[in-house]
Formats: sequence, structure tokens, C-alpha cells
Amino acid sequence: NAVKNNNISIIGVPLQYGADRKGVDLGPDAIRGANLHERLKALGFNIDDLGDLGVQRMMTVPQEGEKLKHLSEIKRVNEELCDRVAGEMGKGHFPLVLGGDHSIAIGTIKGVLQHVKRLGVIWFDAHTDVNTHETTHSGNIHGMSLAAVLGYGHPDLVGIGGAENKLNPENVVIIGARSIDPGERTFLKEKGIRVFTMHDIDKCGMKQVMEEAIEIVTNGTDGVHLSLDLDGMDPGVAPGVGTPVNGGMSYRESHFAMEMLFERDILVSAEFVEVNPMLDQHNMTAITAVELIGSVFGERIL
Ligand code: B3U
Ligand code: MN
Ligand code: MN
Repeated sequence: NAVKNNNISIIGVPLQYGADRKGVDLGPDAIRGANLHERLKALGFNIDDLGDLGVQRMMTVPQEGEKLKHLSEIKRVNEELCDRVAGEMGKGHFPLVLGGDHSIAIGTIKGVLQHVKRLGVIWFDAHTDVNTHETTHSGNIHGMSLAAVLGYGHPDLVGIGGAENKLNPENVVIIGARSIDPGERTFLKEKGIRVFTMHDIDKCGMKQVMEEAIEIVTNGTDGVHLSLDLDGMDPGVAPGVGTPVNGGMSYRESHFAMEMLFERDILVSAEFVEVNPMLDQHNMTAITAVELIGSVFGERIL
């Protein structure tokens, strides 16, 4: 985990097909460019940057009648990511995955599941990403990745890294949600997934939300993965995202949550996704991402 393990393996995934929008493929470089290495090295970690996975650069047009946009390239990249993450964990390294759109959570989580069978997941997001091929309106796979790792959705997505490897809904929490589709609402209720909406954060405060969340993701598990979509934060501090939603988590709330994760020492892996430099202002969203990463790995004010 983050404290005992001194080796962090950085994997960039310049994928934009899950969002069907250019720019988010530039996320990994923008995050690196905001002094990621220096920051982590200053905290005493050894950094092994594996570079970016190869992704088809051409933005292909979704095929006629193709309900899930760019399914085959997304599947291919995620399978490669799954292997890469599993390989780094096998070496005892902490995988830090940089997106790319949120469809890459499928590859990351399936890779972690190869080593940590009973895995808890904290999903920071304005959305809940539990659409399936049956409920999606957009056809964008980044809105389906959490459902896929729970074992629901298109067989090509569920099958990545083995359909038998999946999360237990009892050990998954979503934090920061404020845009949920009707089909997702049904799914969340049916599977009993705990969602801490912005309403809950306003009502109870981030400290209590995180305490409850940590209890859920650690109960009977052997490790926790953090999947952080930058659109979970308020667009005022993270404007460079494809689907901004007003009323998000503040800079302070988000940092406090990351600091609590470090204090509890529960993470085995993390990913930061949906940074879109083409929509950003002064690289602000990438800088915010790196600052959050700093807090996850132990940066303190004093
Ligand atoms: N739920 C919508 C919107 C969305 C999901 N994730 C993002 N946007 N970033 C969908 O397309 O499934
Ligand atoms: Mn997301
Ligand atoms: Mn989102």
C-alpha cells in the first residue's frame, strides 16, 4: 500500500474513445507536465514511469448501428492495461494510472483484481458510471465502466480480465454524485451500492462521509482502489473535463478526503481520469490532479 510500498508505477492511458471526445487523450501528459514526478520523489517514493499505452490516434467514426461507441479499441486497450497493472502489482509496486477517459477503470480494476480478490473501490465522480448497453443514452463507454467491473453490461466489457473477476457491490462506494440517469438509479438500488451524493456531503460533511465510506470499502476486503474522475470536483477548480456538472466537491473537501485515505493507509492502487487539457484553463485541472495525488501519497501542510 501507499505507505509501506515505496515503488509507484505510473501508467498513462491516452484513451478518448470512451468519452467520444478529443482532448482527454492528452490527460496523461498534462498530469505529468504538472510536476508529478518531482512531487512524488519529494515524498520519498521511487518512480517507475512506464510511459503511455499505445492507443489508435485516429478518431474513428463509430460504425453504423454500433451502440457502444468504439467498443473494439476500448476493449483492446483495457486488456493491455489489465495485464500491465497486474504485472506491476506482481512486482509489489503501487499502480498509479493516468487517464484518459473513465472507461480505463475497467482495465485498471481488473488488473488489481488479479492480485487482490476481495477489493473495495472508492469511486469519486459527478456521475455513477453504471449504465449498460441496455440503459445507455449516449453510447459512451466511460459511463459504463463501474457496471462492467461489477459484472454487468456488454460481454466484451465484462469479459476483460476474466468475467469471473468482479467487485462485490457491498464494497463499492460512489462519492460526489449529482448526475444520475434513470437506468442508473434503478441499477444502484437493485445492487445496493452506497452512493454519497453532494446532498450527503453538504449534510454530513466530508469527514463523516469518508468515515462511512472507508468502513464499507474495507469491510472484509484486502485492499482498496481509488478511481477518481476529476469531474467529481467542482468545475470552478476542475474546468478541464468533458462533462462538467455544477455543484461539485470543493478543493478543500477533496483534499481532506485524500488525506484521510493516506492516514488510513488502505489504498493498493489509484487512477486519476477525465483530465481534458483542450477544455482546461491554464492547466488548472491537471495541477489539481497532481495536488490530489500528492495528498493521497502523504503530502501534509505541516
Ligand atoms: N451518464 C451519462 C453521462 C456521463 C457519464 N460519465 C460521464 N458522463 N463523464 C452517460 O453518458 O452515460
Ligand atoms: Mn466517471
Ligand atoms: Mn464523471
